[in-house]
Amino acid sequence: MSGPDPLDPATLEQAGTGALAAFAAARSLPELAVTRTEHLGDRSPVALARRAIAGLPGPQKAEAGKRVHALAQSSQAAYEARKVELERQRDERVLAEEAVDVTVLPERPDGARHPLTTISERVADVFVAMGWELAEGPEVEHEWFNFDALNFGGDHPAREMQDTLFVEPAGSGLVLRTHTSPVQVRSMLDRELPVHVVCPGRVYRADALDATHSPVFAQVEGLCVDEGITMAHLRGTLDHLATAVFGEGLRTRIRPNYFPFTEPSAELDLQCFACRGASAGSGAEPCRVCASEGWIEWGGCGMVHPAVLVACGIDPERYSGFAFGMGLERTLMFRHGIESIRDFYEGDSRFTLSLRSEA
Ligand code: FA5
Repeated sequence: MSGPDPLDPATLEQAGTGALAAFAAARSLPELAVTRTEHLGDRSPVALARRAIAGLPGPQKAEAGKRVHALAQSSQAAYEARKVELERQRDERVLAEEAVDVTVLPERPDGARHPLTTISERVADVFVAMGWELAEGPEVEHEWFNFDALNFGGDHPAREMQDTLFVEPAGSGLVLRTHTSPVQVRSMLDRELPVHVVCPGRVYRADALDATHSPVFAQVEGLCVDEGITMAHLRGTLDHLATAVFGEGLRTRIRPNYFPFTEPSAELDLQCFACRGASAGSGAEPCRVCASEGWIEWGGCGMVHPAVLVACGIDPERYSGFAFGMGLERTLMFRHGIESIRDFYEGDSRFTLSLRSEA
């Protein structure tokens, strides 16, 4: 047999020095693992030396065993120490690389208040600034407030005018309010005269969803009851609201209409904010917003019907009042050229954000 004696002290010392240098030079845990196989594995000088001890005569075994054991121990210790050091370096690096800075702001805000909330507050502010009060009523309303007190007769065809969602069980007398007008009744019953209230709120109708109709939508109601109130007060108030919402110079127009709870009743039109009425003339540029009518339909209004005043315990000989109600989605659609009412109810934050500063 030939080759170096694995138990030769010089060979063992060289193996020890080589192992220590190799462990110290390992730059990563995988590299250290390779080095370990080389210097402490089954075919390493230490392993070969251990196997060679078996072939030594008895008296030499102890001496050689001590040397090989010392070599194995120092190599193992060097390996362990380097492993601890490389693990520490790896943990530090991972912590730094995977750190999350929770204070970093997102690139764009991910939401905004809903435009219907903002427009409701804006309209309410216009009236609160004139000394009016904000009024509220329930969305699940009793038919008496939604219809009867508003002069809709029991079998009056006007009840069919507003496709109602009735609340079960049948005969409960409860409906999802079809308009904000029941708040007129609640306000007159709850308050001392004179009454000046504004009421934005959600209403429900069995209308199919299309570009301009939704089964859930928002209205704002206004009611003023005092001595000597005339339609002139109504016109002035509506013009003021139109200016506050759409800007200076836009006129309103009223056309005869029918509501059971107002007499006279009127349809409320707003001068087209896009063409300002100019498209209505012959030979003028056509306007897509108002179909060249010059006006757009905004809501309903009128003088409070004496029967409604009586239902609320108010003397119609002494007091009179006006009321109006308009759709808030429609208000925003006019104002921003929004083509589908669905945009208000789809919850797309891009839509909400696009109207953030405007509503
Ligand atoms: C009413 O609801 C009356 N209560 C308004 C009123 C109040 C008249 C006070 C007189 C005095 P009308 O059904 O026309 O009226 O609805 C008013 C507005 O609500 C409409 O002009 C429209 O802007 C809006 N609107 C009606 N139905 C829908 C719907 N399905 N989706 C969205 N907006 C609607």
